[in-house]
Formats: sequence, structure tokens, C-alpha cells
Amino acid sequence: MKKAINYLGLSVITLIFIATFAPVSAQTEPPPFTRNDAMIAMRDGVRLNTRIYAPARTDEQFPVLLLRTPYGIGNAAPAQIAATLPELTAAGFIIVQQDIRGRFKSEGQFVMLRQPRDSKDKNAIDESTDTYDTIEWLLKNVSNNNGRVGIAGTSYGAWLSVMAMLDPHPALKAVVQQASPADMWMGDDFHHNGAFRLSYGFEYAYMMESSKEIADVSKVIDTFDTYEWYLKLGSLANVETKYFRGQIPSWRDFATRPDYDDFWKRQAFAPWLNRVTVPTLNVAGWWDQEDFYGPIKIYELLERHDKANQNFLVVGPWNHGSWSRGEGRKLGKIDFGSATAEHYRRKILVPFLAHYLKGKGSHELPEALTFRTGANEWVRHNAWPPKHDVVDRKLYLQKDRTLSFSIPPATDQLFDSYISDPANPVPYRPRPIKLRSGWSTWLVEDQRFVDHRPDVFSWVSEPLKEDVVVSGRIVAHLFASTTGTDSDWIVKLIDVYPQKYEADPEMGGFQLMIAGDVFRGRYVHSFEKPQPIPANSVQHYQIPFPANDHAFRKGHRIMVQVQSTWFPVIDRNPQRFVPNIFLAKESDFQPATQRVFRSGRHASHIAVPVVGQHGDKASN
Ligand code: PG9
Repeated sequence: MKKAINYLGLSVITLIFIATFAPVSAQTEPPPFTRNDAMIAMRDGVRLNTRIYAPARTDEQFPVLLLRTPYGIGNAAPAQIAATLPELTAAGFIIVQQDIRGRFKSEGQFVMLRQPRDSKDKNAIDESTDTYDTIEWLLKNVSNNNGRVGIAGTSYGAWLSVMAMLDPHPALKAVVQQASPADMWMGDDFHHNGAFRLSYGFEYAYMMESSKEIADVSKVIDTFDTYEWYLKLGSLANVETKYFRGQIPSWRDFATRPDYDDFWKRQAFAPWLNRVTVPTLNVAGWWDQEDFYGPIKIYELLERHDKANQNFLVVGPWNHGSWSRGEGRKLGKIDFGSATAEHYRRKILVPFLAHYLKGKGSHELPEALTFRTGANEWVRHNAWPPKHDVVDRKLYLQKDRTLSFSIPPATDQLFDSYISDPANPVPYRPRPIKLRSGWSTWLVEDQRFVDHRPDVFSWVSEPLKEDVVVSGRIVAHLFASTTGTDSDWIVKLIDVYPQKYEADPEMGGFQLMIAGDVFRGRYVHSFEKPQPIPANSVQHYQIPFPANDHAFRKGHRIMVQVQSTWFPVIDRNPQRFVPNIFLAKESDFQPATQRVFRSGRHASHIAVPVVGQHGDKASN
């Protein structure tokens, strides 16, 4: 088991806990639990490997908390389960873990993010029916249950939890989705705004689809610095011919469906989440390196139908899964001043589940609860994005690489220019980019590591005279041209710490990305039908960031960085239009001269929702 290390650098055992609720610091005596294992038959006869941990005491009836996973349920003894899920076991739940269809010891066939079934086909199954059948069995076969069931998970486990609520079993009374993906083409693990997430897509697909258990991708990627390996790979066409040979279904989908077609739309949640069936806690992390778009999107989709006020959003200063483990006081070098993850588990998660599954107490959640980074405080909102006391302002890219709220000159002509070369792409984190470390904190890396590359342009404000608090949805508006016929545009919004940072001198000048994303230029007019970008024409690219709540403190500066490669987290755009980048030839890759415009009708800017009137005072 030790050998089964995934690309996140986590052992499978650790992953299971992350996919459920991970260990925290040692507690008092763990409560006694019993364990029972079962192969539960689904409606089509396929049996799923299930483990039931029940409190040994029988003085009250307990609700079931179901945790379904593709990562293996492990083999924890009853005493271990209490030690690994202390808050939940202490609160008194029957904890049920299950391997989903086709994974580990469960029978049947695994399909990555299996799409919802055709409801007209009475024999069809999906993750929703598997959850339904499991709940039905548990209620009948697990003694001392109180007839109520909750389902929870992180990421894939969260996606499974959302699937459970499409057609819920009547006993399903609470859903906790922590970082569920919602749309794999638009903003989650596999693509962002049409740009392919190469290293993640390759490694994850191999890890999940070359074996029933977790496969070790270092058998394929044998270079210490994976940047080198992916660069040497060349065109993505080489993946099939050299490595996957049609054996990895997800890769076939990536390569044959490069555009936003019906497959990706059907797999996304937008068509399905058209009612709130179960009280739902949506949880996201500001620096989630995998699924930040998803949890926010799911909250928003449900919120449109939330007449009974059962849909809630919590966002904290976390990466992918860090709400589930440890204190959550720090992420990388960033200190948030309090134990945010513990706070979430004790004061938010357990009360939410106790309220809906045991009828105990009130959860006291507002519509949305966000941890405002920079100010380092929890903020309660009546609506998300917030409507009250928020002013929409524009932060403009200016001459001499400055940034301010002032309107730039009226002429359309002014621009800054760099050369983007796919043969020398900008690394997304400091090299060496190792397989087993660094991934989970790359979004909080100090961006100075690329600040002075000639193909990364930065515009920076004067030190702020007052705090600038941005809360809600930020959108980057980039007016740009290329000498090529396709191009990627990456925009990052950065908090630059003062050079002399007394709170922590080691953080002087630190460049903390608070939002950043990529847009694949060919999709500027349509995600469904990509088109060549006319060379040298100015296009308006809009890059929305899902959500933010951040205070740029007095004395800090705000920075915007623009670049056209982000490798290997994003595959290289050849910069010459080809119908399918997965089939590009080596000769299609070409350098291009990029222009970023900053005046008149073409004034590139970041639209920011600023709390109060601080925007005015921040201009230089
Ligand atoms: N981000 C992972 C994932 C979820 C769903 C599909 C593909 C990948 C995860 O952490 O589970």
C-alpha cells in the first residue's frame, strides 16, 4: 500500500481521508465503534464494497453519514475510524464508506464522472441510483439508525454527493459538497475556459483508468522535473502513440472532444441542478488547485431555486481538501491568524449535520460565510455575491507598467508587447516541478519567480493609502492581439506585500496570487465552434474568476500579471490555429508577438467589486 503513491504525493490511505474527512490533532479518548463490512447489491445486481462503522452505544438512534469514493475505502479498524474522523465520530454518526462502481473491491465498471442516466430507461443506473439503493439497504440492515441519512465528500466524493441529490432517496436529509467539480470543460480539473489542464488531465486519467486501484504515474513520467518531461513529449498527439494507445477512456474524450460539445455539457451540473431537493452545504477553498469553479457554480445553480433557504456557501482559505485536516492556520507561507479548518469542522460542519440529521440545535449559517483573506476574518453575507455596500470599479493597466483606478488616455493605440514562445513556456510553479510535492500549494507560491521573465508582464499600483476590499466576482477584461492565429491569455491578480513587512520580515515583497486563470483565445466568440483569431486584431477576452473576498491592506500594492503560457498545468497553445490542438504537428508551434492594449476603447482592466468607497482612495 505504501507504494501506491498518487501524483499529489499522498498515499492512498491519506487520500481516502481527504476524500472524506481527514485526521486532526489527537483528541480525548475516541468513542467505541463497531465495524461491519457488506457487499451491497444495486438494482442491476452489481455489488458495492461497503464498510459500516457504528457507535457501540445504543442509548440513542444515530443518523447515517455516507461517504462514497473512487479512491478506496481502506481498512481502518473501529478504533482508527474514531481517531481519523474525531469531530464526526464524537458527534455520533453511523459512518458508512463505500467504493463506487468499478473501483477497488466494488464490482461493475468505473466510468469517470458517469453522466446522469436517461430517466426514460428504467434499467439505467448512475451514481444517483447507486446511492439510492445503498441508502435503502442501510436503512433496512443497519440497526439503531434514526432513518435519516447525510452524504458528504471532497472533490470526487463531493461530486458523488451532488449526484445523490438529483433523484434523492427520501431519507437523504443533508448534503455536504466540498469542492465538487461542476463543469470539467469550463473551470474544474480538466480544462479552464477551453484550455486543457495537461499535467492534471494526463496524470489523473492514468492514475484512475489504468488500474482498478490507484496507478503510480511515475512509471510513465520518469523525469525529476516534470516540466522537462512534458516539454519533451511535444505534441499531445504523442500521448496516444507513445503511452496510452487508446486504453485510457478519459484521454480519448479529451483528445476527440476538444470543444465544448454535448458530452461536456451533459457531464456538467448546469442541466441537472434545477431544484433544491436536500439541504446543501457548499464548501470551497480560495486556493483550491483543482476544483474552485465547481463548488461556487453548484451553489449558484441551486440558489436560483432555493425558496426554502436550504442552500449555503462557505469559502475558506484552503487548498483542495485542507478544510478536512489539521488546523488550517497556514497555507504555504500565508498565515491566516486562526485555526480556520478546525473552525469549519467544529462550528460549521458538525452543527449543520446535527441540525438536519439529528434535529439538534441550529446551524446558524448565513446565506454565505467567507473567510476574508488579508483581513483574516470570517464575514457573514446575506447574499453571494454580496450586493450591499459593494461598488463595481475598474483597475486599469496603465503606462510604465502601473495599475490604477484612473481612466487611461482616450486613444486606442497604447499597448505593451512581449513574445510568447511555446518552445520556452512559462512554468506555473518554480522548477523542478516534482511529481510528488508542490502541487497542493502552487497557487500560493510567491509569483516573483516569474515576475521578470520577458514573457510575463506585470502592472503594479502604488502602495495603497487605505485597505481595498474586494468581495464577489472579479472579471479580467483583456484587450489583446497576437501575430499568431490562436493564443492563450493568462491573467493573475496579485497582492504585493510591502518590502518591509513587520508582521513577518521573511514575507517582504511577497507576491500572493488571489485570482488567476487562463482563456484559450480560439473560443473568444464561441466555446462550441473555435475560430482562428485574425492575426494582429484586437480582441476582447473576458476571464471571470468564480469568487473572491480579499482585503488588499494599506501599504500593499495590487499587481496584474499577463502571460501566454502556464506550463505544464496548461498545455501549450501552438499559436497557429489548428482545428484540434490534440492533433497538432510539431511544425504548428510558433512564437508570437503579443500586444496587451491599455487605452481608449481597448483599456484592459480588472473589474472588481469593492466594498465601500475604498476604490477612489486607492487610485494613485
Ligand atoms: N479533483 C479530483 C477529481 C474530482 C472529480 C473528477 C476528477 C478529479 C479529486 O480530488 O477527487
